[in-house]
Amino acid sequence: MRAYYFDNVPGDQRLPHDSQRPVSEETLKGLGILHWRIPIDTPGGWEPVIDDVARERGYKNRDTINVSKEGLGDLYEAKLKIFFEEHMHEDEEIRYILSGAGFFDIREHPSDEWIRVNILAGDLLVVPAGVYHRFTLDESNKIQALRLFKEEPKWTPHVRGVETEANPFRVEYVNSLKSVS
Ligand code: KMT
Ligand code: NI
Repeated sequence: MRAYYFDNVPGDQRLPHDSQRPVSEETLKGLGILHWRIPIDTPGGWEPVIDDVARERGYKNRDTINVSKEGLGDLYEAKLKIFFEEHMHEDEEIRYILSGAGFFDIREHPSDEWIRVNILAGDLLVVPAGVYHRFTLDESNKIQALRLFKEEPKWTPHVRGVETEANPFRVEYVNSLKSVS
């Protein structure tokens, strides 16, 4: 995982768009973004480690998503468009990358700058409820990820707008940032 400010230069979303301004794990943590590095080739396997994190954080269920032309078929273009539209969820978005790579863009609050998080196989990323974000594949055009969730997945994307500003999950997130600073 590597994080940096997005350069805001128009062009292909799958390119790195690296402004050369790095973002530390501390900064990400301050925004509530959690990250663990669990190499796929961990001795004993990655799965027991994921099981531990899942137990600790109450993630009871999981499935895998294959974001690629082969994996999504006719839905490929439409899904990619939805993933890249700035949105929030009313629950955490938890992804453990099994193969491939991609970018999660996280909206920093209150600067409103995009932080680009480059995730690779072995990265476990938790994006809290209420965080504005978007996702894109990189130029390799494929990523396979484990999606973890507590009960029923609440993956409905709420596209950023006047309504999301008043969404209780957004309000709670913004307040949580105020209380730590
Ligand atoms: C999402 O909800 O944005 C995704 O599942 C993206 C692909 S998983 C890295
Ligand atoms: Ni999302």
